[in-house]
Amino acid sequence: MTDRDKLFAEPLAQIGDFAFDAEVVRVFPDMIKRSVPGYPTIVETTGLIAGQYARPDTLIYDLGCSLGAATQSMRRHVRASGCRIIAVDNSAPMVERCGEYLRAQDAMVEELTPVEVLEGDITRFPLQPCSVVVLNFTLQFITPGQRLDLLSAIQQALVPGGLLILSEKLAFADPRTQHSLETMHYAFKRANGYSELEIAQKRSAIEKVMLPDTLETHVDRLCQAGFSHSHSWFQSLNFCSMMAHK
Ligand code: GEK
Repeated sequence: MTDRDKLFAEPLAQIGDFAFDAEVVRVFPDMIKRSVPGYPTIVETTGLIAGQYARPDTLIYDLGCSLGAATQSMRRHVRASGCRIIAVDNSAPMVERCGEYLRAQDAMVEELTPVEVLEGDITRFPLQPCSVVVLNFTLQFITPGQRLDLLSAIQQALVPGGLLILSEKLAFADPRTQHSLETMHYAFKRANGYSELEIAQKRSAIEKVMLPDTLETHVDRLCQAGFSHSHSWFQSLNFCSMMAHK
């Protein structure tokens, strides 16, 4: 059990930019489950997809791993021999707690895919040959001007037949679609126990650091980065997951 997210429950005199600090780490599993529609399905299916695409003796990257939910799922599904997972995040408290969770998983289950958790900035992280890369709700936190370079570096590191699994909150070009799905997302949050105040304060905190793109922008950018084909495999309200093939 982790703590319940009450970070924005009381009125705040000043709302600073959202950061993945120790306070957020403490409540993160509860926060992401109550905020991202479809998150448990995306995490579980990411493991399944990785199991299908992982090639023997290659690396698998989980970039912006937070507490390693996608990594844990991949460890349950990947059976290719000689695979190793590298989980990377630039938040020191996330990396520390992620390591604890993965050690707990090791203590409970035998013969899981080996994993290493590293603190690092994924925009400057040298990637080795890999068969699967996961960006699970991470690209949206990368400065828009750096997104293409990151995707190009991933495309180049992937071995033939390799796959990027990219999950993101979406924006929509049509204002009616934007309004309709955003309204439903707030309804989802209210149904999960967040108050109007919590929803409004979290929105102010995150709007400058998390910048969603449209699905069309993602598909165009993945094409520019050199991926041969990309498509979505899941959407719940304004949250989506895509597969991009080398
Ligand atoms: C999950 N994937 O539960 N370099 C490394 N990490 C970064 C960077 C960067 N430049 N920028 C942001 N992060 C996870 C959820 S959360 C999504 C991912 C969310 C990290 C940041 O520290 C945070 O841990 C993560 O990306 C985004 O499957 O909270 O909505």
